[in-house]
Amino acid sequence: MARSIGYKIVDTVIQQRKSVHHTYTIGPGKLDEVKQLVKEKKAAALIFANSLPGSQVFKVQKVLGGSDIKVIDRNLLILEVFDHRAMTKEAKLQIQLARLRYTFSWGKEYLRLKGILGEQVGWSGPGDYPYSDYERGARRQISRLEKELKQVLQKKKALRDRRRELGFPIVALAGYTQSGKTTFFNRVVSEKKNTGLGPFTTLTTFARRVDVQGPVNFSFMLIDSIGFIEDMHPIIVRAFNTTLDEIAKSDLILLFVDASEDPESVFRKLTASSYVLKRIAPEVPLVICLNKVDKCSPDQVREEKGLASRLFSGVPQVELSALKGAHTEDVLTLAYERLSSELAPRKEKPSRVTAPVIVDSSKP
Ligand SMILES: Nc1nc2c(ncn2[C@@H]2O[C@H](COP(=O)(O)OP(=O)(O)OP(=O)(O)O)[C@@H](O)[C@H]2O)c(=O)[nH]1
Ligand SMILES: [Mg+2]
Repeated sequence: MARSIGYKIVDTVIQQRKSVHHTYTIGPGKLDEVKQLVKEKKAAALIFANSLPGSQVFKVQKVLGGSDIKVIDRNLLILEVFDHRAMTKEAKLQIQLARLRYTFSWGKEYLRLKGILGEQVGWSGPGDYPYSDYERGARRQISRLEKELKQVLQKKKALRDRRRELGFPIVALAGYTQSGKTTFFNRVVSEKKNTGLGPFTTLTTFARRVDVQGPVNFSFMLIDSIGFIEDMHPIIVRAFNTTLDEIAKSDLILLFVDASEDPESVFRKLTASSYVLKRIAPEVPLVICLNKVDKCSPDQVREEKGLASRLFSGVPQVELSALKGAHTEDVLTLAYERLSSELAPRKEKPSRVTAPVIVDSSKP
């Protein structure tokens, strides 16, 4: 993730501990080792792969030499990645808000530790403000951003309501980041949205109408959205709640997974997806889309299908290559079948589709 936004990784250190060290997360001996490495490699930043409370970040920083080195944790790295990717006002506001909320408690810690540890606590946080000023300022900024974001989201909600009024079923693309959702979206709706820039290439939802013509014609709204990752901090998730809500309110979810990865990664990423979906959209029917099969052997596909069945028992699966365009019609056929059976009580169930062909797509 760090590499995808321009960091050059000079070394990686792993420590296995029974529990997190209360002061530094890693043990003091390990931290000494890290300190040596930082010196040797002239590292400018230390990134923790896990989440750290602000107090630990400051203490680690002090051991490493104060403000000369940047110490960040997993969540601040994710927010940095988001910053790089944010193209829309909505995403920019969501990120600013998440960062402020996340570092709010850090500011408090910073001021407390500055008293205890002295000036060497290096974080360009609340500066010299006394705590009450810092708190007031941060709260004011948070509420200003919340207001601005609310206005942006209201416009988006109006669009969403209009889509609902038009009566098209809504199909959402979901899944781990970089599984190929946008590649599929672009192919199906003839768009040119960014793909493959690295984790979180897509941050904002986009919706387009898809018209499928085959033995039976049907149309639906296809929504591309933010990808999932494990252990996302609740504050960051909260900032993207409205985005995730679009997935939650859909009629069908196409759950993408990169089947070309090793089974362990596939399992881990499907588990992360399952965790998010159970929380945000437990009732929405699913189709599992095993993507990137152009890079897989038949045995690999079989194995990944088995893994997916273990985690999502009874959920229909389809294999495809969004990049090469192989089996994308199968995805649409299955989507149609799932929608027909799900929407059957509300609408008359149309006859089975065999091979739909995309003929047109247009903006709603
Ligand atoms: N070989 C192969 N590569 C694919 C396929 N589908 C997508 N990719 C590549 O996978 C990378 C990620 O694709 P995206 O479409 O950006 O993935 P995404 O799920 O939208 O990612 P986020 O927006 O980060 O959540 C890109 O480099 C794509 O070219 C596929 O079927 N086969
Ligand atoms: Mg995307």
